[in-house]
Amino acid sequence: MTDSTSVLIVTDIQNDFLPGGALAVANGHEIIPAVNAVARRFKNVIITQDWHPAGHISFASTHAGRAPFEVIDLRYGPQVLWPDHCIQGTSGAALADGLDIPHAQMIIRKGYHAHTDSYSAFFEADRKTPTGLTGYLFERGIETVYAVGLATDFCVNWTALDARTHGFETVVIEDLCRAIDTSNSLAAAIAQMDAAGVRRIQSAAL
Ligand code: VGL
Ligand code: ZN
Repeated sequence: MTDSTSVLIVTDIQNDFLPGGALAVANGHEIIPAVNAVARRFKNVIITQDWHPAGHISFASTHAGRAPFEVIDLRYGPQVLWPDHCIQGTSGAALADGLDIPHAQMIIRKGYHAHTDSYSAFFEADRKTPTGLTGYLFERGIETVYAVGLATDFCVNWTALDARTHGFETVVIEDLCRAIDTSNSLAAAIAQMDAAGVRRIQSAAL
């Protein structure tokens, strides 16, 4: 953790994903103090920020007759439709006020292409368009990725799976995540992570 070959990825702890936000994750605020504390134990911390243009393809409002949490087929596969959230430059897209990680080294924004969603910090939802994070981590000599944040079953899950794909040892700190859990998505995410060799731990075990 404190070693230079590990990184903590703090995923999408933004106002819109907190209670009262546009796409609130139940109890999302609860993790913030413990995320701050754990982050202090890492030399290398990266923060991700969901960062959509207005009219983004993942918004239900972009598709006539569709409601949030419905699933549609897009050119790159199934897409859950969301309420409008994390629109670039809005207060909903801002990192949570309580997030206190001054030594974070990079903030990686994702989901900025109007026609492609991006849950993962590594690849957009087409699974082909890279964000650049892989190269950054390789050049920094990172071997182990720890992931925390929101939401367990979407952005944390996809980031963890892609980290495994790139050969990183990958650890999700479960009690420092909260889930959206729509249509059984949390159980599905846990099964995917287990199958991919993502380790799931509690912060007490760090
Ligand atoms: C997320 C849904 C839509 C996440 C982002 O951060 O998990 N979920 N956009
Ligand atoms: Zn989003």
